[in-house]
This record gives sequence, structure tokens and C-alpha cells, in this order.
Amino acid sequence: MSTTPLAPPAARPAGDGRAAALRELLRSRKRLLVLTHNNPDPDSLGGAAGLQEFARSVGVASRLAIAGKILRAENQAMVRELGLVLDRVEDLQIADFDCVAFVDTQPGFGHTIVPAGVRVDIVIDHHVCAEGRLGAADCAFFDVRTDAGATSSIVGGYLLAAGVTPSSQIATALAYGIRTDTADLSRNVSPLDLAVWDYLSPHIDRQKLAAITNPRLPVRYFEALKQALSKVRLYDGVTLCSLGRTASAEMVAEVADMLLRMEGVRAVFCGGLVGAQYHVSVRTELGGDAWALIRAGMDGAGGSCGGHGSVAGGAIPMEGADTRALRRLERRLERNVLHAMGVAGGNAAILGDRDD
Ligand SMILES: [Mn+2]
Repeated sequence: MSTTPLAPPAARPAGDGRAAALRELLRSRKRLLVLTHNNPDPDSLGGAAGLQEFARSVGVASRLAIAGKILRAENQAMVRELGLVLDRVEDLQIADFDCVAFVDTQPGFGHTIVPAGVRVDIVIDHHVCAEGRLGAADCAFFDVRTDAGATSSIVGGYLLAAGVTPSSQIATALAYGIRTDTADLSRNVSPLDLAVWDYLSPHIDRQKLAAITNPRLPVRYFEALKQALSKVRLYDGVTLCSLGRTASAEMVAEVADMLLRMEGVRAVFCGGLVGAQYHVSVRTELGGDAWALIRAGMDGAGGSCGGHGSVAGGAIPMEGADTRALRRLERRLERNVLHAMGVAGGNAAILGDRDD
């Protein structure tokens, strides 16, 4: 990724000047390409759609393109209910665009592909990540705020600052992005998230928001969940769930979310092999540092990770790994996490193992 050609540096916007600086930049361009994670989550979709709205308000046409898939049923419902238009990156001519933005991710992150020949002009994100290769000096507009609960809040803040009234489609997309990344405004929340939520609130389509939040789920989802619950190992305050091979990275994240709700659990470390990647999700209680825990957990295992506040995720390449190599990796991760949490190994309970 270090070979990515970069736009020339420009003056750094500060404070409320960010929306004005972004508007100035877009006014000098004609066609914007918005990119995000390979398999985008609601915050990246919301932030991307919000940036498209901002560009539209300046008179700049844009496309939103992804390299992977929309995996989770809720995310598919978000695209369907809100009529979000997504292109596949490989179907577009990159040369047709004179401006490229990365939203809710940064070039150099493990779960993000920068297409060949792309010059990155705009980076809007809230993740901290050791693998981030770009800094404020590398692109024309760089706004990474690790204190923001959601990228959708940062983008919503531009619309708010610019006095744009959001359509119900965009307000609902941004609101769902904020809700998912902040667990309904309960986790990693900053004053920006609250201000943007208040601004969006009158414009949210609440029927659609409900339909997105609780979509129907396929039978294979429940099968994967049943398998996952059989792999749960409970330690004192820490829950581990090494899934072995599993259906999707989303299931790894979803199981981690669910297990953190268990009484007495301070941290969850969940992992599973999907294709040639071992995916890891870490959740900690409010005030916990999920990124520190995932870095400790993945110590010596390679791969890349990122996170914010009490949520972190990562991936470790495992091309051609056999079952023994997979098991070895999972044991190593488990050992690292227990050590980092100061918990003795060897005394795990499983679900259904209790006497009472
Ligand atoms: Mn996010």
C-alpha cells in the first residue's frame, strides 16, 4: 500500500472550518468517487452516503463503490430500504473520477483495498490504527477524529455546518451509522455524536429505521450462532470464542457483541477463519481499551487491526493453513489475551456447564 500515489499537501482545516475546506476542495472537482471498507458496515455506508449528499449540495456528482460484499442482514436491509446505490469498484473506470474519498477507513488498513492508480484526496475516519500509512500532510483533506463515536457523525457535522437539510434517506443512513457504532449512543459517544443526532432526528424515517434494525434472518444465521455458542469459553470476566472455520467475519463481530452482554463479562475476544483470513473481534466494557487488548491478543501473530474505544477488529492472513495451524493460532491468541487481562488459563467454563 505504500506505493499509493498521493495528492499534494494542502492547508489543514481546523475546527468548524472543515466543512468549508471540504466544500472548497469539492468545488474544484467534477466527479467524486467514495470508497470504504471492503465489506462495509452501517457507519461506513452512512458516512459515504452523507458525503455524497454533501458533494451534491456543492454540485459535484459522485459514485459509491465497494470491493467486497454487504454481509450482515441489517446492512443489506439498510441498502435495500434506503435505496443506496452501490457500484463494484472493478466495474468503474477510475480515470473517470478527479476526486477520491475514503470514508470510515484509511488507505493502508488491512480491510481496505486502494485500487491501482488511485490518488487519495479525502480521508474521513475515526479509527486509530498502527497500519495507517497516510497522514494529514499526504492528502488534500484529512479529517481523522478518534474521539468521534462514528464517522457518520463527522460527515453529519459537515452537513450541519453547511446548513444542509438532509433528505430522510440520508438522515436515516447517518442515524443508523451512528446508532451501530455507538450502541445506540451508549458507547464511545462524543458531543459531536449527540449534536449530529439531534440535527438528524426530525428527518429520520422511523419505519425504515425499524425495518433495518430488525430484518428477517436466514436459517444459516441461526446454525452459525448455534455453532458459535458451543465454542464459548468463560473465564473470570473474560469470554473467549474461537470459532475455527466460520461463515462470515460479520458472525465473528456479532457473537462478540452478543457475548459482551453476558453478566460479569468485562471483555470478549472472538475469532474465526473465513476463507484465507482469520478475523478477530474484541469488545470491552465502557471505559475499556479494545484496541490495546486486540494488539496484545494479536502479538506475534501478524495481520492488522484497528479500533476505537471499546470496539476493535483485526485480520490475520492464513493462506493455505491446515486445521493444526488454525488451532495453533487460536491457542496463541487465547494465551495472549488471558495474559493481557491477567487471567489464569486452564479454568474455563463452557455454556451449559453450570450446576445451578
Ligand atoms: Mn465507524
